[in-house]
Parts: sequence; structure tokens; C-alpha cells
Amino acid sequence: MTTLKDLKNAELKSWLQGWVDLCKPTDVYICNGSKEEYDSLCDLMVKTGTFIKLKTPANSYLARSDKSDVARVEERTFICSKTEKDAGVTNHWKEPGEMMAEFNKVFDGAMQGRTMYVIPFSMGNPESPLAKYGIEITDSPYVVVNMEIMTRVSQVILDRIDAGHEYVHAVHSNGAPLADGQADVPWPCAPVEKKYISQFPEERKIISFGSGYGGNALLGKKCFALRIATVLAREEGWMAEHMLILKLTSPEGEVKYVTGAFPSACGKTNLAMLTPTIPGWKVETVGDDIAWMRFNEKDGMLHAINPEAGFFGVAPGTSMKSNPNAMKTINGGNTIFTNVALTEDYSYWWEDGDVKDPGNVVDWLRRPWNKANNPAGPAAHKNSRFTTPARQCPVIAPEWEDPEGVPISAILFGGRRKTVVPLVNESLSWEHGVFMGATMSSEMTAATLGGAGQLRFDPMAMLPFIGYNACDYFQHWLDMAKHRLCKKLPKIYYVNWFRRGEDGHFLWPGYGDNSRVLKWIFERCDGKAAANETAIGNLPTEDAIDMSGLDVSAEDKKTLLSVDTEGWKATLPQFKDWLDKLNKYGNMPKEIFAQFEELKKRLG
Ligand code: OXD
Ligand code: MN
Repeated sequence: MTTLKDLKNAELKSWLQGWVDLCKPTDVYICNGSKEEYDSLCDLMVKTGTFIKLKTPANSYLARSDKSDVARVEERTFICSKTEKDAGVTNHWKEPGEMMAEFNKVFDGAMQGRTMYVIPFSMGNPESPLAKYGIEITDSPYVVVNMEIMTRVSQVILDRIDAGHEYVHAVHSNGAPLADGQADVPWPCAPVEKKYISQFPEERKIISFGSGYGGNALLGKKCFALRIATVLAREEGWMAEHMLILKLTSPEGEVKYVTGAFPSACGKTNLAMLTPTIPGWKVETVGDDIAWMRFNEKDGMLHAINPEAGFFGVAPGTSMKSNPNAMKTINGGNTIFTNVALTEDYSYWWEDGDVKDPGNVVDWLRRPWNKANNPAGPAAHKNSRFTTPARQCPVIAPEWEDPEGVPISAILFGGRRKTVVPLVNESLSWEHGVFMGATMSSEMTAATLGGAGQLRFDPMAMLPFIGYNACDYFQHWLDMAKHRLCKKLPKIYYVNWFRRGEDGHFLWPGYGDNSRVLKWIFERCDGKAAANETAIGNLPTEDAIDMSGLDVSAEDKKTLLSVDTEGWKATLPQFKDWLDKLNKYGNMPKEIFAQFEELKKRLG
């Protein structure tokens, strides 16, 4: 076991020592990512009451959070860049010095009575030139074991960092020190107003306080692989995106790789693991949440790696019907469940899963629950999660850890639109595709502030994840087309699985039938499938999408594949307001406004 004293790297040593001195943990443990380490931390958490060991799946555990600590806290997430302009209007900004002064107070003694864990990790296969390393300090054993599933933790990475390999500095505390003799709670955390999820982009530094929830505490994921990585990517000429990566194989055995950006709750994990309904086609998974993409020296294509090693998926709604491959991954064992219900036979349960009535369970708030007599609300929190190793996925692509990454032929954007937006729309150019991404949006329901019909914009599904000014981020997308290594850009598509008829029924079956749209995209990339150029982009011709065996009426098919000119015209003012809002500092690329004007002109 490596101890602080064994480290040779003066910078690393003094950084760690500085946090030890401030946080005052009882002891310090440097992780090596071994199975013994994982198992012993799980055993420890069973003893302290954080974990319940399940009978099934094998080697799996259930955790229940504090009821205030169930999701990412965007209102407590800060970009601490030097200037407010660099954070832009999509982020909360705090002056770095002010934030550090606050942290020097809240971290003082924050780990008293606890162990400080030091986690050396890699985002991506550590042997890949696209990978990046990090060290996360935390006082949470729950964070350690989740990081050991979601990232690659090993002694080799520690040794390389100790020998001078660059790394992102990440610090996390649950913010719940233990006084002498004070009893612990199963899920220590700080109240919402004391939580801080802070990124310091210029210093490649992350500091997170007060929350144990995945997106706030597993700092390799959203904080590093998106917020910090977007900043690195812009400086170094690559892309860090909130995208799934899938491998598509045709009946003839030809392969193409596709990435896709969709906001939360739009079925990204389902699409990444889809079972095609069209004969002979195959989908395999490379990643379900994040893609790092870089132009390849040899073929000039954008190559993607999945920087993660596991899936941190939303549990409710996941079933053998919606996503059999996710279920098989979970049931392969080694899974951590957070905020799902516990069954009498020590297994897991959630709403809209495979078992309709679980009998008597204990809900995520630790109360007895059954269908007939539930205290209030669902048994599993609606953002309850599974953390499970990607390598267990039955359709994981054999090349998912290829150090070179996989060459991307197409990028998908999509939101949830009941009206106006067709099933699939190919951009007229890269610039038009970037405009599509910049105006990506979903309809709000009557229940959300803003009301029905209003659009909620989520550019490239990155709204809470762009670590700098969103206008500069669009400029970076545009600049990628001029990259010195670029020989072939991916084509860009906007898809919408959620279009409804006037009576509210879904026009498109979705799920495995989305493979029909993927097939059209695959063929378009080869210049084969037919399309009509329209005012909004290239739409499939009447017969271009394989609808064999599908029960979609001729009228619905027409609605799915045609341009609702009046609907688009009515949307334009919302697009304009959105772009103007982002343009507070006057740095919106002129190409984006030009694309807006051209769309307006084409619509007539
Ligand atoms: C998210 C997630 O919040 O992937 O996007 O957890
Ligand atoms: Mn995500």
C-alpha cells in the first residue's frame, strides 16, 4: 500500500498534504483499485449502515441517500473562471478567490472522524492518447466504490502521476465531520445551501462539498469529463460531449459508429443498447453518456472514446422491455443501487420495471411500502440509479476500449417534441448542424414553469455541462471543421422519437424501431438512401425509411416525414430570443445568426 510518505512527486505530495492539514481526517488511505479494496470498503459500509448487501444480483449493494441528496444541484454548481464572461450565461459564476476563501472555511475540519481516500483514476483506457488522468480526494467510501466502477482506478495510474503525468485535481467531502463519539448516519451530507460543486477551469481543478450524489460527487463524470474537459478540449482542439456512442452493423457486415446527444430522460442509455427490429442489423454499445472526440492522424475522421468504465443509469422505467441489455448488465452482478426499493428477498425493485407488484418492500425513504398502501409517492425515487460495470453489458462492442477510439460517421441531436419537429432531419452543412445543436430544445409540460408549448433549450444536451461561455463553445464546434487533421466530418442529424398526433398518441413506436432511422442514417452516410431537400434540412423521401412490418398509418407517416412550415415559423421567435439571451457578451458566432436568417428565409 502506498502512503503519503512514499510519494516522490513534490507537487502531488504538497497538494495532498495541504488538504490533509485543512480537512483533518483521522487517517489517509491511497486507493489502488483492487478487488480486495472494493470488497473491504463494501463490507465496511454494510457495517456502518450505508450499504445493504443484496441476495441478488451477486456481489451487489443497495444504498439510500439522505432525502435532500438525490440529484445534481445545478443551482449550487459554479464555474470559477477568472471572469464572469468566461462562464457565460448558462453557468453560475463565482470569483475563484472568493470561492477558495469559502472553501478554506467549510473544509476546515470537514473530514474529522473520517478517513480521507485518495483515488488515482483515468478517464478512458489509460493507454489511450485520448485518456486523461485525475486524482479525487474524498471522505466517502461510497464515492470510492462507485468511482471504481465508473472510472479506471489503479496503482499504475498513481505511479504515472507520481512520476509526473499530468492530472486533474479533484477534492470532495460529504461535509459531515464526526465529533469524538458521535454516531454516524447512513448517508452523511450537508444541507442544500451548504453544497458547492465548483469547477476552476483555468486550474483544471474541481472542488465539491456537501453532496454524496453521483453527478455531484463522482468527480470523474460531469465535473471532469464534461465541465473541465470542455475547457481542455477547446484549448487542445478536440471535443468533450454529453453523447452516447453506438456501433451499427448492417446485414452485409459493414460498420459505422454514431454518437448522440439527448437531454436527460430522452432514452440515451436505451438507444445506446438498442435491439433493432429490422432483420440483420446489429447495435453494440461503446458508451451511454459521454464521448471524447479527436481527429485521427491517419484517417482524418473524428474518433470517439467513452471516458467512463461503467453506467450510472436511471433505474425506474428500465426493464426487459425498454432495455434488456441494461437489465442483463445489472443482473450480471457487481451493481450498486441507490434509492431503489428493497424487496423482502433482498433484491431491488422500481416502478415501470419487470415486476409489476413487488409485494411488501421498503421504499427509498426506509418505510414499509406496498402497492395498495404506499405512504406517499413511488417506492424508488424517480432519479434512483444503478452503477454497473460496462464490461458486463452483453452488447458492449469488443472495441469499446480501443485506444484509438472509433471513427464517427454521424452525430445525432434530439429533444422531446410533441409537435413540429419531424422524425429525422439531416443538416444541410456542418454550420447548419451546429445551429441545430445550439437550438436543441424540448417542450415544457403544463406542469413546468413557462407552460405548455414553451421550449426549454438545452444546446447539444450540454446546458449544465459547458465549462465556459456557450457562445465560445459554439465557435469551437464551428472551428472543428477547420482543424488541420480534419478530412471527413460526421454528418449531423436531428431526430425526434416523441412526436404526437392531435389526440395525443405517439406517432412513432420508438425503442427498437429507432433502428429504422439509424438504417436510413447509415445509408445516407454512404450517399445511398433518398432524401428531399427542404427548408429545414434533408428529410427522408416517402419510402426511404424501412417501415416493413410497422403499424404506422399513412397519415402519421406523412406527419413524421414532412415540414410543418407554419409550426417552424411560429418557433422562430423563441429561437431568436434564446440566441439573444446567450449573446449577453456579444460573442455569438456570426455563423449561428446567419443560419437563423437563412432558415427564416427558406421558410418564406
Ligand atoms: C445526467 C446523468 O444527469 O447522466 O445527465 O446522470
Ligand atoms: Mn448524462
